[in-house]
Amino acid sequence: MSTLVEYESSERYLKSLLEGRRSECSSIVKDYLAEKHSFNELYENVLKIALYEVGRLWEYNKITVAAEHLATAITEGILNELYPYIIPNKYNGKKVVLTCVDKEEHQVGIKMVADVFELNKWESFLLGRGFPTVELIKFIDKIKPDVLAISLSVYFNFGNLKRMLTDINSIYPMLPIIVGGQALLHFSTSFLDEFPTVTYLTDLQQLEDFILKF
Ligand code: B12
Repeated sequence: MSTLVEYESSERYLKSLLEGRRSECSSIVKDYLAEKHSFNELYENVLKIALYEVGRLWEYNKITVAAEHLATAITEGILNELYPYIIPNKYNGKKVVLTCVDKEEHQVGIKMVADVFELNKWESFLLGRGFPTVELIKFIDKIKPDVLAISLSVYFNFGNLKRMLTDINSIYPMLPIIVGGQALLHFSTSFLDEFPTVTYLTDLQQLEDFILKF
């Protein structure tokens, strides 16, 4: 549940984002964290909310494509800026490979997911936007992760997700896979019944619970 502080921070962040003011965005984020909010709270209640609103404004032609691109670039820059505060002193020996579904271009969400793993001392191998599954399989073979995380944002890539799960599952039937992303909100998750090693997680809090129980 978002508090008033979170609502105000998200509004101020959105305003600065739309004006393209990178340093102001950076200050808002640092002030928010200085108020003892967690990274999960920052990501869910400030950055995600602002970017969803950017998407809505873009959908209704209220902002330009340039403004939308700038907003994403600033937010990705801020995630990179925060990385030194996220990286653990020592990893716990567990590894996660993170990627978007093949043909998926939205990578901010999966970057946040990688950070939550790092905050829990897992070593993360973030591949970002999607690419052919055959290349992903080669990478899994090399890294031998404990978990594979996949993100899906646009509904038309849903078929690619199912194909990826089928292909990966046929080679690594025991590999735990987590899937998430806003496109999955539009589908019944009953398709997961045929993939017993796949878990659907809706947000970073569910992810944190998954990691703590793993
Ligand atoms: C930025 C953006 C882009 C950028 C992405 C750049 C980048 N570097 O990522 C670009 C310009 C490439 C882009 C392209 C397109 N986009 Co776009 N985009 C957005 C926008 C504005 C923000 C995305 C974002 O970063 N959100 C913030 C993150 C933090 O949210 P999130 O991804 O949902 O992640 C959270 C959770 O879902 C979860 N999560 C995510 N993945 C995972 C994985 C696991 C394992 C777990 C546990 C959790 C988890 O964790 C995060 C924190 O809670 C959204 C608006 C929106 N609603 O998000 C539209 C949006 C996603 N885009 C949309 C569309 C339509 C497109 C295009 C088709 C436009 C076009 N005609 O070309 C293309 C598709 C390209 C492709 N093949 O993927 C639609 C999708 C509609 C739909 N129902 O599918 C949206 C919703 C905009 C809208 N309102 O219409 N886009």
